[in-house]
Amino acid sequence: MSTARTFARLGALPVATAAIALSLVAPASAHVTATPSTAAAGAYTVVTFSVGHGCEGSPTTKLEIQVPESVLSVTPSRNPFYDVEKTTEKLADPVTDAHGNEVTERTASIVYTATTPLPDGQRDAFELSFQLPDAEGETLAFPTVQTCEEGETGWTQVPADGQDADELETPAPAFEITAASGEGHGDDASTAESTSATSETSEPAGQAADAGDDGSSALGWAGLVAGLLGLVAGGLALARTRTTS
Ligand SMILES: [Cu+2]
Repeated sequence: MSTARTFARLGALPVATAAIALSLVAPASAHVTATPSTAAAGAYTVVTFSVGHGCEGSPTTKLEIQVPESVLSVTPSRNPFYDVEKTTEKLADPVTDAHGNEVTERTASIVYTATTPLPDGQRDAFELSFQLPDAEGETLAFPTVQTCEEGETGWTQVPADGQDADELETPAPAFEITAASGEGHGDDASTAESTSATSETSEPAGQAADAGDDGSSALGWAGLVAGLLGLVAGGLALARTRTTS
Protein backbone atom coordinates (compact mmCIF):
# COMPACT_ATOMS: atom_id res chain seq x y z
CA MET A 1 0.00 0.00 0.00
CA SER A 2 1.12 3.51 -0.70
CA THR A 3 0.23 4.62 2.83
CA ALA A 4 2.58 2.00 4.25
CA ARG A 5 5.31 3.19 1.93
CA THR A 6 4.66 6.76 2.99
CA PHE A 7 4.88 5.74 6.65
CA ALA A 8 8.10 3.85 5.99
CA ARG A 9 9.57 6.79 4.16
CA LEU A 10 8.67 9.03 7.07
CA GLY A 11 10.16 6.52 9.45
CA ALA A 12 6.78 6.22 11.16
CA LEU A 13 6.15 2.54 10.39
CA PRO A 14 7.82 1.19 13.55
CA VAL A 15 5.72 3.61 15.60
CA ALA A 16 2.51 2.64 13.79
CA THR A 17 3.32 -1.06 14.26
CA ALA A 18 3.97 -0.51 17.96
CA ALA A 19 0.65 1.31 18.29
CA ILE A 20 -1.21 -1.55 16.60
CA ALA A 21 0.55 -4.11 18.78
CA LEU A 22 -0.36 -2.14 21.89
CA SER A 23 -4.00 -1.89 20.95
CA LEU A 24 -4.07 -5.65 20.33
CA VAL A 25 -2.41 -6.36 23.65
CA ALA A 26 -4.49 -3.95 25.75
CA PRO A 27 -7.17 -6.22 27.25
CA ALA A 28 -10.81 -5.17 27.44
CA SER A 29 -10.43 -5.45 31.22
CA ALA A 30 -8.26 -2.35 31.14
CA HIS A 31 -11.36 -0.29 30.34
CA VAL A 32 -13.94 0.65 32.95
CA THR A 33 -15.99 -2.54 33.15
CA ALA A 34 -19.12 -3.72 34.99
CA THR A 35 -19.26 -7.25 36.43
CA PRO A 36 -22.54 -8.28 38.11
CA SER A 37 -22.66 -10.87 40.92
CA THR A 38 -25.78 -12.11 39.14
CA ALA A 39 -27.43 -10.88 35.95
CA ALA A 40 -30.71 -12.75 36.47
CA ALA A 41 -33.84 -10.70 35.74
CA GLY A 42 -35.43 -9.34 38.91
CA ALA A 43 -32.53 -10.43 41.12
CA TYR A 44 -30.67 -8.31 43.66
CA THR A 45 -27.14 -7.87 42.38
CA VAL A 46 -23.85 -6.22 43.29
CA VAL A 47 -22.13 -4.81 40.23
CA THR A 48 -18.40 -4.22 40.45
CA PHE A 49 -17.06 -1.33 38.34
CA SER A 50 -13.34 -1.79 37.69
CA VAL A 51 -11.05 1.04 36.72
CA GLY A 52 -7.90 -0.39 35.13
CA HIS A 53 -5.90 2.72 34.27
CA GLY A 54 -5.89 6.50 34.39
CA CYS A 55 -6.30 8.97 31.53
CA GLU A 56 -3.21 8.46 29.36
CA GLY A 57 -1.00 8.16 32.39
CA SER A 58 -2.75 10.69 34.62
CA PRO A 59 -4.13 9.59 38.02
CA THR A 60 -7.91 9.22 38.40
CA THR A 61 -9.64 11.77 40.63
CA LYS A 62 -13.34 11.11 39.99
CA LEU A 63 -15.71 8.50 38.60
CA GLU A 64 -19.26 9.43 37.69
CA ILE A 65 -21.50 6.46 36.93
CA GLN A 66 -24.84 7.10 35.23
CA VAL A 67 -27.62 4.70 36.27
CA PRO A 68 -29.78 3.31 33.43
CA GLU A 69 -33.42 4.38 33.50
CA SER A 70 -34.83 0.91 34.12
CA VAL A 71 -33.01 0.80 37.48
CA LEU A 72 -34.80 2.68 40.26
CA SER A 73 -32.63 2.72 43.32
CA VAL A 74 -28.90 2.11 43.75
CA THR A 75 -26.91 1.68 46.95
CA PRO A 76 -23.18 2.35 46.49
CA SER A 77 -20.60 0.60 48.67
CA ARG A 78 -18.33 3.05 50.44
CA ASN A 79 -14.70 3.19 49.42
CA PRO A 80 -12.06 4.50 51.85
CA PHE A 81 -10.23 6.55 49.20
CA TYR A 82 -13.32 8.35 47.88
CA ASP A 83 -16.27 10.46 48.94
CA VAL A 84 -19.42 8.97 47.47
CA GLU A 85 -22.43 11.00 46.43
CA LYS A 86 -25.78 9.98 44.99
CA THR A 87 -27.79 12.19 42.66
CA THR A 88 -31.50 11.62 42.23
CA GLU A 89 -34.17 12.72 39.79
CA LYS A 90 -37.95 12.90 39.99
CA LEU A 91 -39.89 10.14 38.27
CA ALA A 92 -42.43 11.27 35.71
CA ASP A 93 -44.80 8.61 37.03
CA PRO A 94 -44.43 7.35 40.63
CA VAL A 95 -44.14 3.57 40.96
CA THR A 96 -44.67 1.08 43.79
CA ASP A 97 -41.60 -0.81 44.97
CA ALA A 98 -41.32 -4.43 46.17
CA HIS A 99 -42.22 -3.36 49.72
CA GLY A 100 -45.39 -1.57 48.66
CA ASN A 101 -44.00 1.95 49.10
CA GLU A 102 -44.62 4.69 46.57
CA VAL A 103 -41.39 5.75 44.87
CA THR A 104 -41.30 9.26 43.42
CA GLU A 105 -37.61 9.57 42.55
CA ARG A 106 -34.82 7.38 41.25
CA THR A 107 -31.04 7.28 41.51
CA ALA A 108 -29.67 9.11 38.47
CA SER A 109 -25.96 8.77 39.11
CA ILE A 110 -23.29 7.80 41.61
CA VAL A 111 -20.21 9.98 41.94
CA TYR A 112 -16.99 8.81 43.59
CA THR A 113 -14.55 11.66 44.24
CA ALA A 114 -11.04 10.64 45.27
CA THR A 115 -9.56 11.95 48.48
CA THR A 116 -6.31 10.33 47.31
CA PRO A 117 -6.04 10.10 43.48
CA LEU A 118 -5.76 6.60 42.01
CA PRO A 119 -2.30 6.19 40.41
CA ASP A 120 -2.32 5.21 36.72
CA GLY A 121 -0.63 1.84 37.26
CA GLN A 122 -3.13 0.66 39.89
CA ARG A 123 -6.72 -0.52 39.62
CA ASP A 124 -9.69 0.08 41.87
CA ALA A 125 -13.19 -1.38 42.14
CA PHE A 126 -16.49 0.26 43.03
CA GLU A 127 -19.59 -1.71 44.01
CA LEU A 128 -23.20 -0.73 43.35
CA SER A 129 -26.03 -2.80 44.82
CA PHE A 130 -29.54 -2.75 43.29
CA GLN A 131 -32.41 -4.84 41.97
CA LEU A 132 -32.26 -5.74 38.30
CA PRO A 133 -35.35 -4.93 36.23
CA ASP A 134 -37.45 -7.89 35.13
CA ALA A 135 -36.21 -7.54 31.55
CA GLU A 136 -34.44 -10.64 30.25
CA GLY A 137 -32.31 -9.85 27.18
CA GLU A 138 -32.06 -6.12 27.90
CA THR A 139 -28.55 -4.67 28.03
CA LEU A 140 -27.92 -2.37 30.97
CA ALA A 141 -25.33 0.29 30.12
CA PHE A 142 -23.78 2.62 32.71
CA PRO A 143 -22.16 5.54 30.85
CA THR A 144 -19.23 6.55 33.04
CA VAL A 145 -17.00 9.60 33.03
CA GLN A 146 -13.51 9.08 34.43
CA THR A 147 -11.91 12.36 35.46
CA CYS A 148 -8.15 12.55 35.98
CA GLU A 149 -5.70 15.13 37.23
CA GLU A 150 -5.14 15.82 33.55
CA GLY A 151 -7.96 15.15 31.14
CA GLU A 152 -10.92 12.78 31.29
CA THR A 153 -12.27 9.74 29.47
CA GLY A 154 -15.94 9.30 28.67
CA TRP A 155 -16.75 5.60 28.83
CA THR A 156 -20.08 6.44 27.30
CA GLN A 157 -20.25 4.71 23.90
CA VAL A 158 -23.15 2.31 23.48
CA PRO A 159 -23.09 -0.09 20.50
CA ALA A 160 -25.65 0.57 17.77
CA ASP A 161 -27.95 -2.29 16.72
CA GLY A 162 -25.85 -5.14 15.41
CA GLN A 163 -22.58 -3.47 16.37
CA ASP A 164 -20.05 -5.28 18.54
CA ALA A 165 -19.11 -3.46 21.77
CA ASP A 166 -15.50 -4.58 21.17
CA GLU A 167 -15.36 -2.26 18.16
CA LEU A 168 -15.94 0.77 20.37
CA GLU A 169 -12.98 2.77 21.57
CA THR A 170 -14.47 3.82 24.92
CA PRO A 171 -17.50 1.56 25.51
CA ALA A 172 -19.83 2.23 28.44
CA PRO A 173 -19.60 -0.50 31.10
CA ALA A 174 -22.54 -2.82 30.37
CA PHE A 175 -23.96 -6.31 30.76
CA GLU A 176 -26.99 -8.24 29.53
CA ILE A 177 -29.82 -9.35 31.79
CA THR A 178 -30.30 -13.13 31.73
CA ALA A 179 -33.32 -15.35 32.50
CA ALA A 180 -34.79 -15.09 36.00
CA SER A 181 -33.23 -17.61 38.37
CA GLY A 182 -36.37 -18.24 40.40
CA GLU A 183 -34.58 -17.27 43.59
CA GLY A 184 -35.63 -13.62 43.60
CA HIS A 185 -37.29 -11.85 46.48
CA GLY A 186 -40.26 -9.86 45.16
CA ASP A 187 -41.78 -12.04 42.46
CA ASP A 188 -41.09 -15.38 44.03
CA ALA A 189 -42.70 -14.49 47.32
CA SER A 190 -45.99 -13.87 45.53
CA THR A 191 -45.60 -17.08 43.53
CA ALA A 192 -45.04 -19.03 46.74
CA GLU A 193 -48.13 -17.46 48.29
CA SER A 194 -50.34 -18.35 45.37
CA THR A 195 -49.00 -21.91 45.39
CA SER A 196 -49.88 -22.44 49.02
CA ALA A 197 -53.27 -20.82 48.43
CA THR A 198 -54.07 -23.30 45.66
CA SER A 199 -52.90 -26.25 47.70
CA GLU A 200 -55.44 -25.39 50.38
CA THR A 201 -58.40 -25.37 48.04
CA SER A 202 -57.65 -27.70 45.16
CA GLU A 203 -55.25 -30.56 44.56
CA PRO A 204 -51.83 -29.68 45.81
CA ALA A 205 -49.39 -29.50 42.94
CA GLY A 206 -45.69 -29.26 43.71
CA GLN A 207 -45.85 -29.55 47.47
CA ALA A 208 -48.03 -32.66 47.46
CA ALA A 209 -45.78 -34.37 44.96
CA ASP A 210 -42.84 -33.65 47.24
CA ALA A 211 -44.73 -34.92 50.29
CA GLY A 212 -45.61 -38.05 48.34
CA ASP A 213 -42.00 -38.65 47.47
CA ASP A 214 -40.93 -38.20 51.07
CA GLY A 215 -43.74 -40.47 52.22
CA SER A 216 -42.93 -43.29 49.85
CA SER A 217 -39.24 -43.19 50.63
CA ALA A 218 -40.06 -43.25 54.34
CA LEU A 219 -42.31 -46.25 53.66
CA GLY A 220 -39.47 -47.81 51.73
CA TRP A 221 -37.11 -47.52 54.68
CA ALA A 222 -39.76 -48.78 57.07
CA GLY A 223 -40.30 -51.76 54.79
CA LEU A 224 -36.59 -52.48 54.61
CA VAL A 225 -36.23 -52.33 58.39
CA ALA A 226 -39.31 -54.51 58.87
CA GLY A 227 -37.90 -56.95 56.35
CA LEU A 228 -34.55 -57.12 58.14
CA LEU A 229 -36.27 -57.57 61.50
CA GLY A 230 -38.37 -60.33 59.95
CA LEU A 231 -35.25 -62.00 58.65
CA VAL A 232 -33.63 -61.85 62.07
CA ALA A 233 -36.79 -63.13 63.76
CA GLY A 234 -37.09 -65.90 61.19
CA GLY A 235 -33.46 -66.87 61.69
CA LEU A 236 -33.91 -66.95 65.46
CA ALA A 237 -37.05 -69.06 65.12
CA LEU A 238 -35.23 -71.46 62.81
CA ALA A 239 -32.32 -71.71 65.23
CA ARG A 240 -34.75 -72.40 68.07
CA THR A 241 -36.54 -75.09 66.06
CA ARG A 242 -33.24 -76.75 65.30
CA THR A 243 -32.15 -76.88 68.90
CA THR A 244 -35.48 -78.18 70.12
CA SER A 245 -35.68 -80.94 67.59
CU1 LIG B 1 -8.83 0.49 28.81
